[in-house]
Amino acid sequence: MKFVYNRCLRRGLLAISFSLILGTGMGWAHSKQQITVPEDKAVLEEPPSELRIQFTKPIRITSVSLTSQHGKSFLVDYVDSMKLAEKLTYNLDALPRGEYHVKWRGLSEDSHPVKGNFSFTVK
Ligand SMILES: [Cu+2]
Repeated sequence: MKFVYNRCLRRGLLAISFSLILGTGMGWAHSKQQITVPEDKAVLEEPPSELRIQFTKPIRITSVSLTSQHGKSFLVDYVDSMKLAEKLTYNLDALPRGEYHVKWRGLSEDSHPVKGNFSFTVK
């Protein structure tokens, strides 16, 4: 009885460690933001002329938003999520002074949801 119990326990532990390994491995396969323009936490003397996000791997972007600290939206874009893209670029009209937050969502190539954000300040 004790033997059977131990074997089950061991099998359970094996299953858990396997799923941990798989889980970590899949995490690595997901795309992340690699380069952003402006850089995260940048403090700019002048408003940026464009917004750029470059990803570590191709991604299907589903939405991108740019909002001020007061919650005002400057850009909310729902992109063609069927297309795989490695970067996104938007031209911006001059933004007033303030703090801005960019949020994006998308699907990795394996169709798992991914998201990211960054912020910057216009002095
Ligand atoms: Cu995944």
